[in-house]
Amino acid sequence: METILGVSLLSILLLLVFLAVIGLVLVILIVRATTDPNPDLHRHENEKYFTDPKKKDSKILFPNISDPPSIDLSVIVPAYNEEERLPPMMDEALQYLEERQKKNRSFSYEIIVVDDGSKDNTTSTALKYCEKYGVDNVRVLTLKENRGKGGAVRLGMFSARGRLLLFADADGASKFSDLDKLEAELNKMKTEDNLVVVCGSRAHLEDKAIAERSMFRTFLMKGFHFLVWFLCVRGINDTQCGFKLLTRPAAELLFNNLHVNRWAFDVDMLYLAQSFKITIGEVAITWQEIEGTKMVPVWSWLQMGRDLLLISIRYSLGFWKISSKSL
Ligand SMILES: Nc1nc2c(ncn2[C@@H]2O[C@H](COP(=O)(O)OP(=O)(O)O)[C@@H](O)[C@H]2O)c(=O)[nH]1
Ligand SMILES: *[C@@H]1O[C@H](CO)[C@@H](O)[C@H](O)[C@H]1NC(C)=O
Ligand SMILES: *[C@@H]1O[C@H](CO)[C@@H](O)[C@H](O)[C@H]1NC(C)=O
Ligand SMILES: *[C@@H]1O[C@H](CO)[C@@H](O)[C@H](O)[C@H]1NC(C)=O
Ligand SMILES: *[C@@H]1O[C@H](CO)[C@@H](O)[C@H](O)[C@H]1NC(C)=O
Ligand SMILES: [Mg+2]
Repeated sequence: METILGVSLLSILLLLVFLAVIGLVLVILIVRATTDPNPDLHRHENEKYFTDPKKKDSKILFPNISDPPSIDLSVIVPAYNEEERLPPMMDEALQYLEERQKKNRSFSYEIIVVDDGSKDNTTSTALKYCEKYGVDNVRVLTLKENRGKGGAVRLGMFSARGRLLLFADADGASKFSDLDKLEAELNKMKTEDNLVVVCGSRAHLEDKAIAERSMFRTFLMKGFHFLVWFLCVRGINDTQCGFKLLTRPAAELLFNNLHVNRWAFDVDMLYLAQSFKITIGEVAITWQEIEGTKMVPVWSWLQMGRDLLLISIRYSLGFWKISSKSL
């Protein structure tokens, strides 16, 4: 028998297998111990209400996603320290929405700005729009503590009245009128159960992005795409675009089950959508990178990589349950 330093190859092999098994068990135990079955579903008392800036000390209860829809469209805008970038985005969105309403009197909409525990004046910036356009059209949900983009979008969704629900980044990177494209796709894909998600996509801009960005960022981007494909979601070119349109039943089902509060929540959402066999569309949209990103280089990427790994492990081992009942 072959030997290395007097030890047989077989015993080295056995030792390696043994170590691998121990390692795997350890990882599973750690993941299990750190799994919160229902992270942060709880709302602080103040997070259940919005105010009408025209009325002094008003406190109005948000509706919730299990109620039937009472308007056509809800736009959810997660905003963390966005007092600078929010106004141009709101101006563009409101111009589109008001225009549309002028053309069609029966079209009704709302924008819900979710201030995710900002340290700046995001809430008061947003409340100015609320004052100008009225609480039927603009509402502000102020979270007590920072939850992350996923957590903010989720609470916004839970507080919305729309038949259709869109979430859009506060920096106005997407052209708001591209909503028409998403809506057209959604109507085209409409199913009997009315469970549809349509994602905006920047995949057609990838070559341009590669040309403009550093090699390192391109490498990270490719690595991220590979991890998403390998671990979680296949068949969607751009999972991360901050411009997605959902039907109300799809939003209720997906956000009731969502677990990830940070950047990787899109992947969690699409993973769930695929496991529910929800119809998913993808439409190319206009996108302009806006300065002042909240992504922390490298750190946010590491967080996302870890979250992708956890999504895949936790769902496949059943630490996170997927339930078709609403909570
Ligand atoms: N709720 C919440 N939103 C965030 C947080 N960080 C960023 N955002 C929002 O996520 C959206 C996209 O952020 P941005 O920094 O432009 O990311 P990028 O476009 O991927 O570079 C914006 O609406 C931000 O306000 C956060 O910690 N919490
Ligand atoms: C939803 O709203 C109704 C009343 O509007 C309330 O009774 C119910 O408790 C709310 N559910 C959740 C999950 O907030
Ligand atoms: C006007 O808006 C309503 C509600 O969104 C919609 O059902 C209707 O088809 C619209 N009409 C036209 C002419 O676009
Ligand atoms: C927020 O705005 C108020 C006035 O509207 C100002 O006094 C305060 O310094 C601002 N806070 C921050 C953090 O910018
Ligand atoms: C996604 O990528 C595939 C293959 O590159 C391409 O055929 C398809 O048109 C893309 N879809 C979108 C919406 O960009
Ligand atoms: Mg951005």
